[in-house]
Amino acid sequence: MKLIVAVVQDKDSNRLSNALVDEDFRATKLASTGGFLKAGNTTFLIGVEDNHIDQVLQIIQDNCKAREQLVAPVSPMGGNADSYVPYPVEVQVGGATVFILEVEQFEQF
Ligand code: 2BA
Repeated sequence: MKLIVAVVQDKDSNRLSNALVDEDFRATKLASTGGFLKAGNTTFLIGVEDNHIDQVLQIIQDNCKAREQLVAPVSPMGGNADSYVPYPVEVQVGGATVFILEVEQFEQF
C-alpha cells in the first residue's frame, strides 16, 4: 500500500475530491499554505493499493491544471519581510505536486 500526498490548488480541490469519490478512492483533504506564495492550497492524503497508483495519478492529472500567478511586490517598509520581492514575477503553479510514500502498516479501528 502507498500513501499519495498531493498538493493542489484550491480551485481544483472540489473537482478532484469528487472524481476520487466517483472512482471509489478514499481521501483526506487538509487545508495547507504554500511556502513561497503564502497562499492557501489543498493537500490530499490518499491511501491506495499499489495496483491503483497509476489510476489515481491519472485522476489527479485530469483534474488539476497549472496556472500562472503573479507575485505582487510587497513594500519593505511594511508587511512580512519574508515575502518581499522587488518587482512582480509570474510563477507557474502546478498542476499538482505529488509524493508517493510506502505505507508500513494500515489499520482502521
Ligand atoms: P508555493 O510554495 O506557494 O509555490 C508556488 C509556486 O511558486 C510553485 O509552484 C513554483 O512555481 C514557485 N516557487 C516555489 N518556490 C519558489 C522559489 N524558491 N523560487 C521561485 N519560484 C518558486 P509548484 O512547484 O507547482 O508548487 C505548488 C505548491 O506545491 C507549493 O506552493 C507548495 O505548497 C507545494 N510544493 C511544491 N514543491 C514542494 C516540495 N518539494 N515540498 C513540499 N511542498 C511542495
